[in-house]
Amino acid sequence: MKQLDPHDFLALDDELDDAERNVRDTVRAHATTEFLPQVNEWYARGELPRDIAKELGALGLFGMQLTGYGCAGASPAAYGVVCRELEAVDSGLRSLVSVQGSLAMFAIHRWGSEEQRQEWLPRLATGEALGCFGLTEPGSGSDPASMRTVARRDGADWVLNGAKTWITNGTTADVAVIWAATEEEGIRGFLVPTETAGYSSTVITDKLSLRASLSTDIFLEDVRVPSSAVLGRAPGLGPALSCLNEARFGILWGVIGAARTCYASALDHTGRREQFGRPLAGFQLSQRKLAHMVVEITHASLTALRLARLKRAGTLTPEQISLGKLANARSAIEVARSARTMLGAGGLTLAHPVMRHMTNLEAVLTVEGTEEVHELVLGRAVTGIPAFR
Ligand code: TGC
Ligand code: FAD
Repeated sequence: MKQLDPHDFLALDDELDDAERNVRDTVRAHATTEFLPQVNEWYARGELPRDIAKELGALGLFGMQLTGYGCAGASPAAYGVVCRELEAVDSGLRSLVSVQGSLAMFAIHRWGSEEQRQEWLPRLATGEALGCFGLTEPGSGSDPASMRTVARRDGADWVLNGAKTWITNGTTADVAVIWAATEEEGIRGFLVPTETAGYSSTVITDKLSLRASLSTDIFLEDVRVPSSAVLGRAPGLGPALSCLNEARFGILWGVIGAARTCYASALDHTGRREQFGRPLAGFQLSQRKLAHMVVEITHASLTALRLARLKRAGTLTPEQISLGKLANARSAIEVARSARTMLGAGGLTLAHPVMRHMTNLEAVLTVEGTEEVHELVLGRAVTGIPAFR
């Protein structure tokens, strides 16, 4: 009988092309040998060392779907498998790549001037510089249109005032993409070098999820930037939301990696651990859980692959991305929760990766649009009736 791969039951990776498989193998090997041995330490300390960015940059993983300026011009599926293999180790690694590449770099590449691109993209691509993306505010999370951060013209300059919260890497970034409301032109993006007077940031230290990632508050007090700091093309919320599409696409791939690790851990443990005189994996109730995990991971992988091919064809819509982010993040956390039960008490510790992934996935459910936001996006798409407000 044909031997099926328990970690890729429908052999979906056979659908990848050679370049996509190569990057998968490179990143999987690097993440497993270099990052995995350290991840519990980072998680316990609540940090991700700054040098990791240079390693990821050297592998060409930042802004890898972008072209020019030192970016790899890779396919959507190549980016997807990178997110998957990094998040198989920890969501914090995938988050770094998402924020740097899909949010900060994409914003500059898609909406910036040639001068802005030349100034920032090559350094961001190598990881020499770090970027962050400031959209969320204390009073404005799911509803960014209600933001209170303002930018007002003062001669040839703009002056920004306000606060952002939950911003990944706000304390370590060299440049912050800050979204602010203007009187004349609605919401605009600004490139703010973090050394600018009036910019300050502090780490949110009591976070119980995604600990191998820095979440920060940013304060903007009379931050003065020249008019060349405006992300030039197209005002309004649309440009900010267009960046989220890119990051959501990475997440819907990434969570498959976290789910796969949880499932693999449960499969391995229940194959070895005996109770009532036989391996836990031999009980029907265990097998039902494992079968459910295989189904969820396979469905998530099919969704991700299809969305990657639509993206490559240039026809992928934000609503289709919402479906993927909603479905795959939800599947991944279900897998993680089920895997946790199969490990018994040990599953509550860092001896197994599962609880770490499970708590990470709580953040992943919330970031880049909560479950409810994506349900409302889908609801609007199928009914034609917006129900956000
Ligand atoms: P709405 O009226 O629907 O749209 C305003 C304008 O934006 C356009 N638009 C989009 N454009 C591109 N991509 C999308 N996904 C878009 N969605 C909408 C729209 O066409 C319109 O354009 P125009 O020209 O007509 O003005 O806006 P709304 O205010 O009703 O809000 C819709 C809603 C709720 C879906 C949106 O606000 C939303 O997505 N909210 C969730 C916020 C969010 O996801 N924040 C994420 C912050 S970044 C982050 O979490 C990083 S986590 C790091 C990590 O990955 O680990
Ligand atoms: P809220 O919007 O207050 O939502 C709370 C609850 O109410 C949710 O369940 C939500 O679904 C529900 N809800 C809201 N509106 C509705 C509605 N209309 N109908 C029904 N239910 C509703 N942001 C950035 O800008 N940059 C970053 O780099 C960044 N990184 C992050 C990293 C981490 C680890 C975390 C946790 C968050 C990060 N965020 C970042 C912020 C993130 O995008 C927001 O947390 C998210 O958009 C939700 O906003 P909120 O937390 O204010 O929740």
